[in-house]
Amino acid sequence: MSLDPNKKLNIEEILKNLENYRAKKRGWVWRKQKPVQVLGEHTFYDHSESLKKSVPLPAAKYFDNIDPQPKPVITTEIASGRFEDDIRRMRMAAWHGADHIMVIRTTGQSHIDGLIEGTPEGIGGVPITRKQIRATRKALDLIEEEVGRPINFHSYVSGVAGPEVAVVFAEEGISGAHQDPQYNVLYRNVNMYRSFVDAAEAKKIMADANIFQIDGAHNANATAKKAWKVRPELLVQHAINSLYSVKAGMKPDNIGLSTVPPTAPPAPKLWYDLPYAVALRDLFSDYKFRAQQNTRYVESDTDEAQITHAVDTLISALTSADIQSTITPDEGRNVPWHQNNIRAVDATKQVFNALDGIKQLVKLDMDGPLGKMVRELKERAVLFLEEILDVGGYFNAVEKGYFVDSGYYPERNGDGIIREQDAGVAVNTIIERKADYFAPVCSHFGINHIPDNLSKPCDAIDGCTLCNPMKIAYIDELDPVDNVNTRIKQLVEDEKLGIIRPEVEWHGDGLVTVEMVLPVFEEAAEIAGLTIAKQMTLKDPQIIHKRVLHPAEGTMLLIKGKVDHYVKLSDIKIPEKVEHLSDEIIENYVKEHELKVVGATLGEDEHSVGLQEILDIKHGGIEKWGFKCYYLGTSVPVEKLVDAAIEVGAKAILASTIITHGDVHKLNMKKLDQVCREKGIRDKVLLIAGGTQVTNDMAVAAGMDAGFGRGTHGIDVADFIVKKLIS
Ligand code: Z97
Repeated sequence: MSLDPNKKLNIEEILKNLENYRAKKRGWVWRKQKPVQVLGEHTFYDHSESLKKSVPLPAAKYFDNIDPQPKPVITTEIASGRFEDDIRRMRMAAWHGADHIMVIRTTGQSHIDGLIEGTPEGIGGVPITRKQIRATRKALDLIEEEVGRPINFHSYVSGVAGPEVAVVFAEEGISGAHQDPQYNVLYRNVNMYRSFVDAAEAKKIMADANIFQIDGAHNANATAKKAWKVRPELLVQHAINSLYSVKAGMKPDNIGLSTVPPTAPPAPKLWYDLPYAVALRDLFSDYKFRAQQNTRYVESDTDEAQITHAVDTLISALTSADIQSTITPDEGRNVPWHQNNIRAVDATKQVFNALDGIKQLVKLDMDGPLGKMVRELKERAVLFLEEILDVGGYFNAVEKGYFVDSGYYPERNGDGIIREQDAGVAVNTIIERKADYFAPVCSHFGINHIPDNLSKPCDAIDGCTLCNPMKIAYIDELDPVDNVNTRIKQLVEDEKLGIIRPEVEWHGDGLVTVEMVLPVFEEAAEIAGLTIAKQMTLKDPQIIHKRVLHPAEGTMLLIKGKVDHYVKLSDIKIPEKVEHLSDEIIENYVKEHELKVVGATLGEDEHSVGLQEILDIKHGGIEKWGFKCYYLGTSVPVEKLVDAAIEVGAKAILASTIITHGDVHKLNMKKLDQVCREKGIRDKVLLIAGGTQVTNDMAVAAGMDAGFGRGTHGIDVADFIVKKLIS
């Protein structure tokens, strides 16, 4: 099975024979780097191999349609709550340049104490299940073939079921996972001893499966009262998890430090975020860096978020992040729009393209304030670590509330998260291994007494699931109602009937947004906006973003709602697409034949803007391709226009007719045709009419060669003239 770029993913095909599908054995894969690469006319230095199939940035059409792929891996987070929809969005993201796809579940998966197999999706969130992972990996295996680049699939190894989840991930070919025992302790109140014991086991399994790890330090950033205050602590958290991971068997190359620029404008971001990033890279140079964009200060304004994220990406480029996580710019609204994943991936690619080679052009000045701030941050972190040792170690420090305190260390405000050593989820569940402990599994942390007659532990049971994938038991979803087969019924039906509905997160979910400016103060605008949205037949309208333009003059609203409207593909008439000649072909032809045109607004008509836009180089008029244009002005008699064309030897007459009373526009067109015939030049000159009410059919019926209406640009006219003259 392979994907056809012109066809949608067939979910039914993905689900077929899923119980027997085995992921291509894989762990983490980096992009293939290309240190110097010429694409089109441009040289790139910090880039990687291009994709086989992709959607380039909008401006690519001016640059030979190149789609440079930056050096860092680019992440997108996708969890619509339905894996059958997630995989469609993953395909979109892969085409725009994402190769690290994180499924973050909408439930706190780490609150779940056991491995989830066969669980229904949907209620109270979406936990990880084998089926959902396998279907996703299967789809990604196809998508990566389509785009020609490996795609890393990522999720979380956390909570009391962490080690079991790690096994499933190893079995199903997951490439990356968040794993950090401190996360469980601080944010999930898992007993601290249990969390660290589980982490050792989980990390060993991840290490054996070559699964890339991301730590959880960024959560302090996201939960701190003032994120810039916890910077010394973040360095400490990174240190604890990194070294613990190495001790559990992970190679530093597979250990990713999760770093987030802590602030956002209007704060003077660089003064906080740059020294933090530099200190981190200095201290942890053996490890990899997963730079996430700021979420702490993202609100519902997507413009503001994108700009913060662009500056975050600048910091990543300056400090060589290995992975750039992209956050959807509408994180603050908590609405997982398909198109916002793509917006975020594109924005990041755009910034990296723009900043290519920045370190050859710009150097960080470590002799100035930056150097001082970096040193100070490191000192604060080292002092923090020393204090942890002084009080008897990490567990005591957590009990004293040292972490996520809002003081800038060594200052302490006494408001940190406190967890007790003899409390928390799964307290007192650690069982010491017996002196002759033996477990018949190969990927296992710590002492394992393998009997002498066995070469590897799982020989005792005729192979474990990691050595013999045929042993993996597959359990389908158990809920008779909320399962993929029932959920996709509407989708399959719609596809069969060719029904097209708008969508946001799920296939054809009917959701749309409407942007509205209301000329009143905020409170009135909200009520008025929702009322008007209902009048527009939007169901359950909600305001998802607003911006005060002025306290009295106006408020902008973005309203989300649902519509029942749809169209059928069979009812749609798709007009034939006019493929324009290239700029080069038009330019060469015009130059070679010294093409001239005359233009005027005909009869008694004073409108001049439309035609001038078509002629004038400033707005993309035909002068741009070298046409010599003679503009005669407004209210020009037909005869005068024709005489001018004869005099200059014009190949085309552009006649603008805006006024239509008594069909005067059609009469003028007919007259133009007639006068040209009388003067014997009709076969030597193209007659082109333009105007807001003009259509091509109408103009041709009135004797013109073509008619151009609303929305016409210079290129449409230039292309038409040259094509006509060539043929
Ligand atoms: C990110 N944007 O990219 P739950 N373990 C760790 C985590 O950080 C998380 C979980 C587990 C963010 C995504 C934040 N991280 C969300 C170290 C979550 C999973 O407890 O199952 O809800 O979370 O990191």
